[in-house]
Amino acid sequence: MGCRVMGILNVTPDSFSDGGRWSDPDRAVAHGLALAAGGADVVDVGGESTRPGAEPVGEGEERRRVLPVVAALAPHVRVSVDTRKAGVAEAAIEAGATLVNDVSASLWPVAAAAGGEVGWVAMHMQGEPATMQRRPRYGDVVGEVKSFLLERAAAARDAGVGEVWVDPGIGFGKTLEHNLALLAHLRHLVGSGFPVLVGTSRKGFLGALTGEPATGDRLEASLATAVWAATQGAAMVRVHDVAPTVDALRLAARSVPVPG
Ligand code: PMM
Repeated sequence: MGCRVMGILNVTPDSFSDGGRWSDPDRAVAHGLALAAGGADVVDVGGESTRPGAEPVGEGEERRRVLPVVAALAPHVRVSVDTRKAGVAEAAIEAGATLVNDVSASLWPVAAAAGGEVGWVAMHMQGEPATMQRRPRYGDVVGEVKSFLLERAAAARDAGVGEVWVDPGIGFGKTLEHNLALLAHLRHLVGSGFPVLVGTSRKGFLGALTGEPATGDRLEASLATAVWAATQGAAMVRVHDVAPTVDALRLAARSVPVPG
């Protein structure tokens, strides 16, 4: 199986690259269907921005943003819910989501309670979105991220979650050097046995490397890092630009032996 593609659907007014574009539910659903048509294996619906410095949203508002979109998309494509709140995850599962994408790496009991059908993604974050980029610090970023993720993933597996993913959380409490070290040593995480999800799409560190302005779509750098992650054995990449990523991954799979 080649590297899968998770398409990003932020139903928020303030996400860093697409905030506000899909906050109307009908437009959000249409965009989700377009992501599926473009080749997304999963559409990841999120109602709370976790960009650096973002303000938290209340549970009622997050449900109001996410649930109609999940319900409308779920008959057509696999839907994951990007949330840190147990109540939102539970309601999204009721509405048809079958994967909980959890940047807090704490919601595995929700996936476990839903039975074998629902998977869970554990993502690593140092600190909280509001302050995480102030002074990220690690002794050994690759080792620390890996041991954190493996501990959470093992807890989820022991609790009965049948499908457990791990994600190094690029940009979540990490400097440019931390992000690059995690990508360079992705194989350490791939070797852990849990499928690895990687999200680099349009992130700030790409702009810092290429000199792209903050508002640019950073497409080339996003594609390059998605292909890199796939060649290192990532089982899924989380991206905004689904169709170009699917093309790039296909091309790479034919020219480079992509593991998995
Ligand atoms: N990045 C963002 C949000 N959710 N979830 C996972 N599993 N991995 C990520 O890297 C990740 C995520 C922030 O990006 P966005 O604001 O464009 O959604």
